[in-house]
Amino acid sequence: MSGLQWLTQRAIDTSIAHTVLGGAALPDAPGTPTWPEQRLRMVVESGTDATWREAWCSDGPLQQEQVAGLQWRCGHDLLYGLIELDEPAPDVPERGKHLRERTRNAYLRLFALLNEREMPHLWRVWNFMADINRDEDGLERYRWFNLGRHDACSAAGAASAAQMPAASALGWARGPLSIAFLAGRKPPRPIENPRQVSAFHYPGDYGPRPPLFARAALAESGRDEWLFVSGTASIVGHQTVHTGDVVAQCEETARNVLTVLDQANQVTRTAGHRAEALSHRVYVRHTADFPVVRRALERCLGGAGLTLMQADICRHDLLVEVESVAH
Ligand code: 3EB
Repeated sequence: MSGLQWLTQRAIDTSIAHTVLGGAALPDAPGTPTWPEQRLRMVVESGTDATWREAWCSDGPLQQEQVAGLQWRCGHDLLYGLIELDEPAPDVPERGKHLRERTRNAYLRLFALLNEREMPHLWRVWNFMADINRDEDGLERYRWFNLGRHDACSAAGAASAAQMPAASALGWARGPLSIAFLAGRKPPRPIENPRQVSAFHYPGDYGPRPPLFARAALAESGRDEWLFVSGTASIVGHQTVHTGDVVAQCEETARNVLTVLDQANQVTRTAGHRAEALSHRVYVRHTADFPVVRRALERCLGGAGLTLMQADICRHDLLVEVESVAH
C-alpha cells in the first residue's frame, strides 16, 4: 500500500493493520487497535454504524513509541500521534490556567517529537476537550486552550501563516484533553477563505490569543494529494451569523466549505477535488438537531460521507461545525 490511505469500514482488515499509522473511532468500535487511536467520546446520530473507524496508512516499515500520555507511529514520510492528558476535576481552583499549561506542554511535546523524527510539518490537528465553553478563572476554556497553543507555537517558531495546519477544536461532555495530529516530511500548502478573516488574525473579542490554524491544508503524499478542510462553521468575516437558526447555519457552513474547496482547486496540482468526493464529520451542538442538520447538509453538500456526532462548538452561538477530507 503506497502513500496515505483513508478508510472507513466496519473493521480494518487485519491484513492492513501493519500499515496503519493511526486514526479515530466511535466509542463503540470493537477492539483496541495497536496503533494510536483517538476515541471520539461522543453521542452519534442513531443509525450510524457504531463500528465506524478511520485509519491513516503508510508504507512500512513503521516505527512507534508509547510513553506517558503520548503515542505515535511513523512511516517513511508521515507521522500520526496522539497526546491525551487528564485534567483536574471541575471544581479544582485555577483549572483554566492548568488547561493553558497542559495545552502548552502538549504542543511543546508534539513539536519536539516532530523535530526528533524529522517530520517537521504539521498537516492536520484534531483537538478535543471537556467543558470547552465553560468559564474558568474569568476566561472561557477554549480561550485558555488558545493561550496554551499560542505559547507553544510561538516558542517552537511555528506561528507564521505559512505553517498553519488544518485543525478542529471541539468539546465533549467528559474526557481528557486529547490532541491527535498528522505530520509529514513535506510542508502542506495552507488555504484560507476569502469570506472569512483568517483565524490567526481574529480580533481580541475572541480571546487574548487567536486560534492558530489554516482553513484547509493541501498535502502531497506519493502520487496522492490530500485536502484537509478544517472545522468550518457559520462565520462570515470574524462574526457568527444566523444565531439560533440551525438550518441557516448549515447553509452558511456549506458555503464556507465549498469556498475553501474552490480556493484549494485554484492551486491544486491535481485535476481538482470534487465536492462529491469530500467526506465530512459533522459536529452538532444539540442531538435534537441531528435530523434537520442531516437534511440541510445533504441538500447543500451531497449525501455521501456525512457522519454526525454531538459536540460542543468553540463559540457558544455556533450550533454546527463541519470538517472534511478529500483526495
Ligand atoms: C472558527 O472558524 C470555528 O481552534 O483549532 C474551527 C477549526 C474552529 C479549528 C481551532 C476552531 C479551530 O473559528 C472554530
